[in-house]
Amino acid sequence: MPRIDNTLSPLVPKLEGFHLFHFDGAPCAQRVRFAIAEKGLRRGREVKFDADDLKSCESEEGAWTSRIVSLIKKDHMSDFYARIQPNLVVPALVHDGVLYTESMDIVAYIDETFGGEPLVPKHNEPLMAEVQQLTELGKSLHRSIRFVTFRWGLGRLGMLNKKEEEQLKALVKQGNDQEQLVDFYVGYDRKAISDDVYQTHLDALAAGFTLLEKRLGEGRSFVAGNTLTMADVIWAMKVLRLDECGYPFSKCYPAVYEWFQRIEKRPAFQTGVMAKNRGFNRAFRFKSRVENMFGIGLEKAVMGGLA
Ligand SMILES: N[C@@H](CCC(=O)N[C@@H](CS)C(=O)NCC(=O)O)C(=O)O
Repeated sequence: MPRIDNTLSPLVPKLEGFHLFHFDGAPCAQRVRFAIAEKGLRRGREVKFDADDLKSCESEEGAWTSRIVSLIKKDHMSDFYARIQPNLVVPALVHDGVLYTESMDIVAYIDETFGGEPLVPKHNEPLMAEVQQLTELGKSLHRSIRFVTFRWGLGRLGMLNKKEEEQLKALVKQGNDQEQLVDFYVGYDRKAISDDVYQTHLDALAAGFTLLEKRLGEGRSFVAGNTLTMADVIWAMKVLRLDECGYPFSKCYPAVYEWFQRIEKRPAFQTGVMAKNRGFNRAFRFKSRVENMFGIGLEKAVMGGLA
């Protein structure tokens, strides 16, 4: 379990109920929000991520408290947040004063805590083995999503200024840079992402989607079997992000596309993932549609190569 017992943050022990430190557009946080919504807990009050007054530390009945850590304003690289999540990433969950990190571990924790239809089907060993394998593959492609998103669309927006870069380096010295943020941002800030690196990540993702396409093409309703599992949770957020960037799913991976459309229709996806993500989603889609129309977008990179 992802339980962190030795948190440096004085805020964590004060929090009652569920408090999620997250960002609406971040796939790793979307995974957790999707799982929580599948379990029937709704999004409750929005409080500042560092609010520590008595009222902000409580949670409403049947709801989780939302603490947005803006990846745009670089809240995740603040001293305050570094004490909660030393890897400087979202999400982090606090449940009754106990801190949990790592999105997929949090999904498993939520599944265990709430019961109901299992996202982690421990009782079914063969299915569980498939779920684990697909989930691990999904995790291993996490950096590919970051590279492709940044190279595709964030341009200068994704860069850190000098002060932010120094702050990141200083914070990482205290932690372990498990997510390789320094490497990523320093490389990105200096020369963006080369064609070779971009192509390597596109190829890795294509191999993953080819596998998913085969599995779904064999008649499964979901990626592991015939029920929604945490493997669907992690893969759906990859498809959502890449779909926003204009990835040609309907042309290249029709079964994946059809599966994702079914996932998107789930009430928990709409409330948990999309409710406050629509502005961001529409802006990304608009940009990618125009680019694809002019043949300069991700569709061309995927289907026609980078040359
Ligand atoms: N292994 C972590 C990865 C978390 C992660 O990388 N989160 C991204 C958002 S999806 C983040 O906070 N990135 C910060 C950045 O790129 O500056 C998990 O699954 O929770």
